[in-house]
Amino acid sequence: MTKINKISNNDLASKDENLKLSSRRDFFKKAASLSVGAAAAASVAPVTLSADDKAIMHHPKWGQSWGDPVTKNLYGVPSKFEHNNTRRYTKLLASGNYRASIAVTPIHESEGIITPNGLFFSRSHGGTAHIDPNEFRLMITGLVKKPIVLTLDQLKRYPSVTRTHFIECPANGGQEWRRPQYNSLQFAKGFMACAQWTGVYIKTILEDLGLDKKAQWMLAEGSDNSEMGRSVPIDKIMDDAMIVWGQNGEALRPEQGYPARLLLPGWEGNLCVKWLKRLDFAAEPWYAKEETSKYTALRPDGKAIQHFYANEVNSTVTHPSPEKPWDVKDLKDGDMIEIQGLAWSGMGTITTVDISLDGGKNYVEANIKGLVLPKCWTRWSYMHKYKKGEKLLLTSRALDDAGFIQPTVDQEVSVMGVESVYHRNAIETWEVNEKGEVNHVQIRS
Ligand SMILES: Nc1nc2c(c(=O)[nH]1)N[C@H]1C(S)=C(S)[C@@H](COP(=O)(O)O)O[C@H]1N2
Ligand SMILES: [Mo]
Repeated sequence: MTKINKISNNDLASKDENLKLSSRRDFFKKAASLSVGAAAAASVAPVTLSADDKAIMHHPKWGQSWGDPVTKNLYGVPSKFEHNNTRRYTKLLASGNYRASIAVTPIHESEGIITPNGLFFSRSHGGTAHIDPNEFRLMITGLVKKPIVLTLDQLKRYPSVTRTHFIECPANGGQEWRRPQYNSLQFAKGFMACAQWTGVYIKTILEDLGLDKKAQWMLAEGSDNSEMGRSVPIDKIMDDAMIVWGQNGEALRPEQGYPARLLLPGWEGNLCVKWLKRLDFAAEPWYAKEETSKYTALRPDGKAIQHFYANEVNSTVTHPSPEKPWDVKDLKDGDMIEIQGLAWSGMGTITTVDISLDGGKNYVEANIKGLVLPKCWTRWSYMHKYKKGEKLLLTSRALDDAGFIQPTVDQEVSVMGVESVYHRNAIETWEVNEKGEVNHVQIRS
């Protein structure tokens, strides 16, 4: 027998203003009270367009007078109508004063595969540090032939590369196992974002400094209040580890570790140490606090998985989603409607995304949209023929070129149990009801 368990917002969500989830419906309500007036806002989602429709038949107000001077916004901001498209924070993983905290990316509003810098999820264990770039120093020490301390300018003198990769906290998706659970895409899967990063491969720096053969591990240490420290195996360092200072065409944001952070493409976010101050090379790992007390996964047999690195193949349906229901008033029998989502793998490149309309009993192949890059968000799409009154159980399932496929919830629980929140990549299901509303459910046998 298949069981469909509802995942619902608990008390926490209803008490906290910030947790009111952004949905298009919410958006139109709020937009109507803005200065442009109810008529223009309501016209965006009409049932049918008629010849006396004011929005198309009248010269709009904004065209009847001068627009703003270019001097108004020297650093551009989104349209005021997009005010609901923000990161959101949660008491989960937060200290009372929100210095140690997380703010999650509104992936239900994401377009394409790049997250704008202002929406990039932000997780810090000791608050956002603000570093004066003139005082930034990076010490590279331990088993290297030429230990060095670099200023930011000196670091940037190494030949740079630009690469597009996601960063995902390993706790992404883990909320299904620990309270609070959220009926939300942003809170269920928004512990991640994807950007175009510019920086230098660490192997390029090591060509210059000379690595001692005994070096098997690298410690990366942050200069922030949490002094985040993680040990990274040398193979990853010599493969694609980077120190990055550029994020989507500008300097890293303070929340992402300005002026420089470690980027380990595809590996768990916690390893990507921000506000970097030291790289130390040694023969053994350090067993720092974040790799012993945290970021290990307790299994049902009482043993914990340590040295857990790559984020496994994963996917999600972004359109529709709990925050992005279907406006079924505007849909007729036989209308085509696009189901869209993201797929990603920390182990390689996405090869296939399958979509199921019946909770995983039957799958068909979705189309991959746009750029397909390794260790990067991949956008997929499926054109669905809508049927009035239909109820769906929408599930996506991704495969990568390392040969992995997402497990079912049952398969995942049999190996991982329900104790650990880390590295959960089971398929996820949205129940779409006849009103077009979307609820997060979990399919168990
Ligand atoms: N120095 C330092 N680096 C850090 C952290 C931190 O608190 N301090 N948080 C880590 C965690 S747990 C994650 S998931 C990622 C989040 O990166 P982001 O804030 O750019 O999204 O940064 C990691 N690097
Ligand atoms: Mo994290």
